Parts: sequence; structure tokens; C-alpha cells
Amino acid sequence: MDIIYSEDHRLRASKTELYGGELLPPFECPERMDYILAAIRDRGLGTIHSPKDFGREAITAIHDEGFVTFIETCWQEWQDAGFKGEAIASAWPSRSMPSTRIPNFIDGKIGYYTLASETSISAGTAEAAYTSAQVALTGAEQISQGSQQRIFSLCRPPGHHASKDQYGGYCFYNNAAITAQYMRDQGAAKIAILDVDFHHGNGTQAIFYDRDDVLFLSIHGDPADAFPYFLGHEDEKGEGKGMGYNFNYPLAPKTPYSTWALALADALNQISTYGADALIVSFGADTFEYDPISFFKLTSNDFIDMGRKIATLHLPTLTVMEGGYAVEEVGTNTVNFLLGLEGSS
Ligand code: SP5
Ligand code: ZN
Repeated sequence: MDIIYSEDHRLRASKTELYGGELLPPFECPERMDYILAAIRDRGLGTIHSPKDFGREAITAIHDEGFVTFIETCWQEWQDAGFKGEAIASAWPSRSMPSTRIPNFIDGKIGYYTLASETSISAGTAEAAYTSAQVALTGAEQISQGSQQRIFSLCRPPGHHASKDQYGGYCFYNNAAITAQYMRDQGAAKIAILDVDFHHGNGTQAIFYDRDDVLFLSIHGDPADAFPYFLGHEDEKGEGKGMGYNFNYPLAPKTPYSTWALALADALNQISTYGADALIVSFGADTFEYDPISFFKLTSNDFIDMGRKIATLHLPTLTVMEGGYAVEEVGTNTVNFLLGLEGSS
């Protein structure tokens, strides 16, 4: 399987994550990619290619222009304001003040454009996020041209929590959504996005909630107990034309693969019925039993079976990397999934 990857992800190297009231080293760190690259090489998964540049337009096809400009200028404006730490939001339009006006001052503007304050912005964040989207798009082009049936876009930073105008959950640009739009613009009529990251793909759901041309399905920790807390319930089915094209499978703490796989079986049935031209998998390895911030109980071998089951759809499949945190097994588990998907394990 061909892999798309850029070293530019290292530009995303923030020092702080707001976690439990402390500023800690972020779980979403560059070393994650080193584990995955090592496993790709050790197991001979395939050849690694650099991304092409599809321009800023491919990003603004999904994201609000003002939001993209904010991501690009935030760090400079934060420094210009004289703040000493990394850029973190501390106030936003809440239930009691649901404003749609965008403040001028960066401390207000950052609140307008964030959905979670654990994610700091610092030097290089915008550049890394831009390249991560191009890594995804380069994979999508291969799928659209029909030259490959399976591609792995090794994106970092991840994307599925980002909505059209909000970042957070370690995500800035929604790589999966950007590729789905790209595939549509290249002529595919129907795209399915299956999100198997431990966390609900709230950004992807919100982006396609009123559309019937992109089916979204997510299997994740129940938002009653897990980030992003405020989206991802079973009764969120879509709206308008999109009604019936959104499926959520929230699962309880300690869910083992035997239960997780029942949700997957239902999701795969929905994708078959839908008749998608191509599949995008938002893949996170954070369903692993020892993931430091998650609560499912998948073992390393379960990832092979997950890949094999998704392969039974026989659809051209782009896998986009989402989460999965600082344990060595993030590499093994990701490559296990891809080998299962490829049918070679
Ligand atoms: C892409 C992705 O996986 N983003 C995840 C973002 C999660 N950020 C909030 C983490 C809060 C975790 N709290 C868990 C407590 C476990 N003891
Ligand atoms: Zn996740």
C-alpha cells in the first residue's frame, strides 16, 4: 500500500496541552509519527511518497475563509498582543451569549474559532495543518484517478474534530472532509466516511450534517463520558436533505472488540446499502486498550480484523490518520489495521 507522508508535521510541536488544570506536554506529539514510520518500515507496508500541493482552495472548499485566515495569523497576533505562552482560548460565545460577531482582539477571536481549549496554537501550527491537508488530498487524488485501491495518508495534525470554522481536539483542518469534497468535485457521486477513531468525529458530522452525498458514520466513546462530550449521540441522524445520512455508535467505557465489532457490522451494512463510490476511513489507534486518554479495550490483533472487515466492502479506500497516542503500539496497531485492509495479514 502506498503511503503519503511529509516531515513538515514536525512544525506542529506545541509545548502545552491544558489537561486536568495543568499545562502538560501534548499527547498529540511528533513522536507518534516516528512509531508509525518504524512499523511501516519494519513490516514492509509499502512505499512512502511526498504530498503534492493542491493549494489553499482545496481547504476553503470546506473551511470558512475567515477561519483559515485566523489559523494562518493567530500565532503572530498572539505574540503581537504580548502574551508569553502558547495561544489558548479562554472565552467563547456560550449558551448565554451566542454571538456571531467576530472580536477584533486575538484573545476574543481565538475563542470564536475554538471548540476546545486543550489545543494550543504555536509557531508552525498553521504550516503543519496546511501540509497535513495536502497529504490527505494527495491520497485522495490517487483514489479518484483509480490508480490505487488503497492509500494511507499519514496525516498529522489530525482533522476530524475541526468543523468549518472551529479547531480543537488537536485538529485544525478536517482532512477527511476536505478529501471527501475533493472526490465529489472529481466526479464521485457518493462518498462514505467511516470514523473509527475513539473520539466522535464531531467536525466531520457537522460539515456534512445537511448533505446526502456524503454518508458519515462514527463508532466512538459515548459522549456522556468522552470528549467531545457535546455531539455524537445515537439520535443525531442528519437534517434536511442529510436526514438519514448520519450514523453514530456511542459505546460505553471498557467496550471490548466483540461489542465494538457489532457496531462496525451495522455501519458496514449501511455503507453497502448507501452505494458509495469510495470510502474514507478516519482511522485512530486510540481505541487500543492501553491508550492513555481513551477507554476501549481493543488489542493489537483486533486491528487486523477491523481492517479485514472493512475490506469486505470492496470499495476504493483512503485511510486518513486521526488519533492514537504516545505508546509504542500506535505503530503496530496502525500497520495491523492497514495490513488487514490490504488483505495481506
Ligand atoms: C484526534 C483526537 O483523537 N483528538 C482527541 C482530543 C481529546 N482531547 C481531550 C482529552 C481529554 C481526555 N480526558 C481523558 C481522561 C482520561 N483519564
Ligand atoms: Zn481520537
